[in-house]
Amino acid sequence: MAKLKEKLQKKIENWRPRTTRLLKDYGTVKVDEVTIQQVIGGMRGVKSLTTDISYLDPYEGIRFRGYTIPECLEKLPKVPGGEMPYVEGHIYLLLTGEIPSQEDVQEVLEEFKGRRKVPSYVFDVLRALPEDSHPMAMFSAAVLAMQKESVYVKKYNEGISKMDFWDPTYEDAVNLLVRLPEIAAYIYRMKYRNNEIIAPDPSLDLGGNFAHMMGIGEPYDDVARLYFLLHSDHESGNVSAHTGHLIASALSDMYYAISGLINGLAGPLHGLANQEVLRWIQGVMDKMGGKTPSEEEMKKFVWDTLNSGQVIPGFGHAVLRKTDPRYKAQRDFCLKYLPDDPIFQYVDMLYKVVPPILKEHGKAKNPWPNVDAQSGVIQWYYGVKEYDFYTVLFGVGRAIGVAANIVWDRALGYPIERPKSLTTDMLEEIAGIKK
Ligand code: AMX
Repeated sequence: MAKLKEKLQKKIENWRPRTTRLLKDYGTVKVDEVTIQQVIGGMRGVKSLTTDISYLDPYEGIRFRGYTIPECLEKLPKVPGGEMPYVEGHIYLLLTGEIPSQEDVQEVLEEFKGRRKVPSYVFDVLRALPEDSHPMAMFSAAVLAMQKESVYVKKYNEGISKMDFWDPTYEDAVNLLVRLPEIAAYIYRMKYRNNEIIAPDPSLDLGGNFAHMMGIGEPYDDVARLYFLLHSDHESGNVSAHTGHLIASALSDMYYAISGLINGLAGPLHGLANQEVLRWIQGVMDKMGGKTPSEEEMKKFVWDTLNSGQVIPGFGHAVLRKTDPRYKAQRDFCLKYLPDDPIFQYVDMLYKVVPPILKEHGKAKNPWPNVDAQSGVIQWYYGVKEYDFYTVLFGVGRAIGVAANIVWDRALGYPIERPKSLTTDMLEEIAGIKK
């Protein structure tokens, strides 16, 4: 058994009694109360999920397995010659809760490399789709096409014990995760680079290989590593993570679950916001004839967008109540590598201008920028200007966290999800409006 899987097995065996005890001895202890506002309002804030992969504090931001983003960037083993950690090391952290050593990461690299080959029929599927399909539809279809590869389904049909479900789920997780960067790069090159596909380089790590297949030189390899890490998880309740978890709760396999999460991520209020930010900025640039607007002019664009009933993409959040540390990490990268870039200048100005306007506007509970406000700028700078593609990058990252969650869902035997719904009549009765 590979060392990572062996470590995971031990962690799972030690963890199981905690979940069993909570359920058996404390199962009726109240965690939360639910208001009508929450029932109608998208279950906002209802404490009704559990995950140990990450936790989102409204003021501090995300912690992956207890580590903040700066801590992850500092502690995880780095790729020689680069500044960013191995994506493989981050996968190890999310799965096991431990920061791997350089040696651990080298073992994982070797294990993962043997699994990277994407079946050729996946490319046939991509080619069979209409040329103007959205890259997210392509990405989701490619993942779904691989469903027949599921080791879990095979083992399930052979009748393995529930206690062992996590094992083939882990196999599916790793097999799928290590193939996603090649699928993403293939979609990009096929759709936007004249079909000139670059073959993978088996000697490279996941991030380095992605940059290579995209045809973009250094430091884009570090950009890829940073992106995949930052977007990997944001606890369980957001649309993409929750969709993945929900699908898997029916014991659907990893391929169904990850394809589903991609579909949820493709909404403009969620992952697609990063493409919307660039689209919005381009609109401003076009109106300005390419020149950088003054602060007053920028304020007018922001108000015009709000007054026309649209949201300002890249700002606001359902949980966060301060600037997203994922935004901050990308901003730090921009300040170091592209401080004079005109689009960064726009984004920088928006950082100053938008929060006070959203406060004055009085609707958004969080006026501060989220991860998507900064993501597109870096991609644009390194030549990835086709912003329809940006959410695919988010998806490669998000799949890492969701896959880790699903492995643990199976390990801890989480059941099928089934919240209860009520009719409007019933809510009116509860409210005392109607007897
Ligand atoms: N611009 C304008 N209005 C905004 C706003 C923004 N950026 N953010 C929130 N609002 C509005 C909401 O539309 C809502 O208006 P309504 O009462 O007329 O329906 C009101 O403020 C209250 O919303 P909220 O409780 O603050 O936010 P939410 O939890 O309902 O939604 C989010 C959160 C992210 C969907 C929302 O802030 C938004 O639409 N932001 C812009 C899109 C975006 O950046 N999405 C990416 C989020 C990160 C991610 O998932 N990738």
